[in-house]
Amino acid sequence: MNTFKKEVQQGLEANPKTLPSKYFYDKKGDALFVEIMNMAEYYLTRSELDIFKNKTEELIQALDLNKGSYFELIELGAGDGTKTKELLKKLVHENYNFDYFPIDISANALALLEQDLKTEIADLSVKTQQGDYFEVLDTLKANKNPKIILFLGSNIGNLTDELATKFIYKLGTNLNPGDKLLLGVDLIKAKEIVGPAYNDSKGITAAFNINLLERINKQLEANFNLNQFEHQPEYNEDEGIAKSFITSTTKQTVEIKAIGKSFQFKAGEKIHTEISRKYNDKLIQKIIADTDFSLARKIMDSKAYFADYILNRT
Ligand code: AVI
Repeated sequence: MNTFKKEVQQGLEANPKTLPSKYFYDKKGDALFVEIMNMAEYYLTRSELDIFKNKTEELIQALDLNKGSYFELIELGAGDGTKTKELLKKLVHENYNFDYFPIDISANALALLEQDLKTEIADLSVKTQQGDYFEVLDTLKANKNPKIILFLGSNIGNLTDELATKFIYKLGTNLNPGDKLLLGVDLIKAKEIVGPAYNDSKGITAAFNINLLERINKQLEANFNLNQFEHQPEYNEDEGIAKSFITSTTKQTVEIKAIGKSFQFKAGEKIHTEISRKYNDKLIQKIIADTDFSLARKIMDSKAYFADYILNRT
């Protein structure tokens, strides 16, 4: 059975029901996420761009980069590279000696990024790496060149704290002492700011969440009636986790042919689809406590909404 089918079945048979957020990102989901990043309410992307634009020198210092010695700058899930370009431009213009390795699962995203970088930063050496992060890192670890890993956008926040620790620990096994991880995370803040980022006025986030059911309809021959499910986000500042749910607005039965089963929904029953963890120093310290990283620096945007933490591989 393919993994998608297996995970959908497991999630819908669980109580309470869940579906993994990693399945948001099909072609339509990717396009909706680009729209999300451009929304007025979604402050995360703008805040991290503010750091990369206006605190570039601080980033370079905190990463302990110097012009005389070669390093590899490796980005996990590079996307369109908007934020990273700010750093790359400065490094190239100031003659730092490095190669840029963007890693992405999507060959198409990498091809577009490479083309764009060729025109925008002609002198940059780009070595695109298509594939799973850890498979690529495993091949890169064969050389002992100093490495800087970029993991931006609060992508770590879509993992539970326990899985975040495992992820960072595993990154460490692919690095050497002295290598660095630049971890971009959203910070815990008031619900008036976080809430709208996950419940925008145009309904883009709602479409992004509900698209998961549309994907199941298409790929697993299901009959979710998309008008009978609603996007329902939740956030409370004490916990610091934005959660997305899909709520069934009525009592209904959904058939998923590829699984060969039907699933019952009560009126008001929720499917938990995503967590977006927000952080503070204490949480970051706790998450890295059982990894081979120590906290070196924290660089924030002008509103202190977002932080890029620099972690040293010990
Ligand atoms: C990709 N990830 C960091 C986004 C987030 O903020 O958790 C995904 C997202 N979900 C709803 N809006 C954006």
